[in-house]
Amino acid sequence: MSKLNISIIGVPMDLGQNRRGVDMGPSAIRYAGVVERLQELGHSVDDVGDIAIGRRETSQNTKLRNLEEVVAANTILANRVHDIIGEGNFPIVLGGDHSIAIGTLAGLADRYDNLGVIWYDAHADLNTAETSPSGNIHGMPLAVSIGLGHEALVNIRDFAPKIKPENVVIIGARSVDPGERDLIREKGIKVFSMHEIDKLGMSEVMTQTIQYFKDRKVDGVHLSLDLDGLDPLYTPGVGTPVAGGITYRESHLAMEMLYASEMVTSAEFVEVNPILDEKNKTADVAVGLMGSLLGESLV
Ligand code: 6HN
Ligand code: MN
Ligand code: MN
Ligand code: MN
Repeated sequence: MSKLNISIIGVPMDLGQNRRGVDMGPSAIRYAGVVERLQELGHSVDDVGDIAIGRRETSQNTKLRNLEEVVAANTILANRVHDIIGEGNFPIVLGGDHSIAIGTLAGLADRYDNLGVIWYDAHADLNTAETSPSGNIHGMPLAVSIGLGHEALVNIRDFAPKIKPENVVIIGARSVDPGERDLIREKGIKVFSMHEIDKLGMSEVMTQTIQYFKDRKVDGVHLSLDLDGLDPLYTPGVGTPVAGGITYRESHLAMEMLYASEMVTSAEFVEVNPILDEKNKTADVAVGLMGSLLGESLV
């Protein structure tokens, strides 16, 4: 892959869930040396700074917490991401909770005819206000992006849906709610759960993922990587850890294979919460994975 012009954009969002501290994720990832790491790989890197996030709402809509502020921030993010692609740059979005994928995908989608998405996560993030057990919007961004959910979320940048369900591959799932399971079946969404990762191995899972996108003739692939996709042994600084996850080495292998595929056109790394972390371990892992995704080799 040729050298890239990378634009890093921070989204200090914590309104998509209940635990404070994930708004400090972009700072923690910068502190872990993201800019320097990507520059060492030969890329040109522009850190464009952070999106402004509003305050926690006092009127509690318990089915869609902080809806207005989540919509406002994601609208700004979507426009920024749209511009970054227009400039020919490779966007890397730093979260923040996973609700920010709504804005990232809203900004990306109309830059492609047939965008593919990898959802690397312990969760499916396919809830709606009706199926959500928590009312937390970070459990909803994939549903929103395929056109399901509150209209204010679904219609950011005034078009919907953003992506096709058959262009999504979920990797690492092990905590899926009943309504999400129904949706996966109904829409035929491709899922490599921990069961398939254990059974096939990560190498085969990634080979099949890459082939899946080739078969669908995608013209770009967005990687949405939730650090809770990894086992909490490696990434303890996340708000919703689930045991039995993807290992550190499996995750690096996945990133290395994506780099070799030359398919990935944008990425986001979300749910890093330094307050819950152990000495910035989770942010360090995030930066390491970005390195492997963008060309770092072991020898
Ligand atoms: N994440 N499925 C649960 C919910 O509340 O909807 C957990 C969601 C976690 C979301 O980690 O991005
Ligand atoms: Mn446009
Ligand atoms: Mn998750
Ligand atoms: Mn997630």
